[in-house]
Amino acid sequence: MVHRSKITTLTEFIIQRQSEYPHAKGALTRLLNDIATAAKIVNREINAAGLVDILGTVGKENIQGETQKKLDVFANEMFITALKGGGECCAIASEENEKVISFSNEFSELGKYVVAMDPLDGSSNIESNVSIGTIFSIYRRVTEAGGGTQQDLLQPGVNLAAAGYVIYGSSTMLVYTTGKGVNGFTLDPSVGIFCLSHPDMKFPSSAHIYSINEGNYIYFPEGVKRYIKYCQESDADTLRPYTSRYIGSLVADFHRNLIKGGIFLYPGTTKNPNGKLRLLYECNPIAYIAEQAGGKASNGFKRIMNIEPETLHQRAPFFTGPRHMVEKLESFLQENPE
Ligand code: P6P
Repeated sequence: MVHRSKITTLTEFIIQRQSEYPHAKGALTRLLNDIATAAKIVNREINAAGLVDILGTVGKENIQGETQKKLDVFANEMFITALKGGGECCAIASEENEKVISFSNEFSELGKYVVAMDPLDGSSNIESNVSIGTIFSIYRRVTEAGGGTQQDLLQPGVNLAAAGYVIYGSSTMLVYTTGKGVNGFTLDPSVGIFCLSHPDMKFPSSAHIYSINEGNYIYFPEGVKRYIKYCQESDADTLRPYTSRYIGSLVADFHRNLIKGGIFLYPGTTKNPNGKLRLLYECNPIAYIAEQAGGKASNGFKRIMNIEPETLHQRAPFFTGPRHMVEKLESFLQENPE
């Protein structure tokens, strides 16, 4: 056990960093703490999932047409409750809800922020005990007053005030950025405190992992097929052949690649030209973290964070990781766009 005087808690860190923003009045600090509180409750239920009847489905489908798992619904409710009660957030877009959840009570409608979230990403992995995650984007509202609206949520990633994820794995970590680097906090479950464990996270300079669902190979664009073959060639100078690692849980795949050095690819296919991942609450927040960690995130042709969203649940082809790896992938795609 690390002695108390040697650890920095998430709350202490956020407050320390708040002093770097002269106009900060603590709203974002409180909002991030609201998210952390909900994450601790979700973490408790995930860890207990094998013991109580919270596995399995609730027999309904979400907006994506995916069967909702009980933990999906529980996680969604926990984050909505925490954000609604916190008073800093005036609206939420969630993967689990078709429309914007607008908070028009007198307490929340003064909130300066809106949140786009995937409350439990990778939930198809719940039964197999694979790491899953929560992903969140935080924007300043653009409307003047009242409950937040879709207009407040449909902002490009370059407008993000903060973004992050929680990974519920062998340990539970919260990783976030407010635009001044990326910091990771590990939950000490014995006291329920997130402690700074990974300060100033950056992609390692040497990277040797590629993450893609190769089961979709025949549907990939030619440029992606050629890039996969490039990853598999032998070239010691560029650490190839790369190692292939794919969990099928975006937060887990991205987090491993951030720590060990690797590129994540979810391309568009002939069946789904825009791919599978949602721009607002999967691609943009992960892209913000990637860029702040010295990496890059694109749709193969354009910076993800520059894409102007048109609908809440729109999808985008998504490639992210160390800059040199993403740029190599882009070169193949741009030579062979189809
Ligand atoms: P596939 C999980 O369902 C998810 O949304 C992401 O977490 C993950 O990266 C992706 O889908 C996996 O999709 O088609 O490879 O199973």
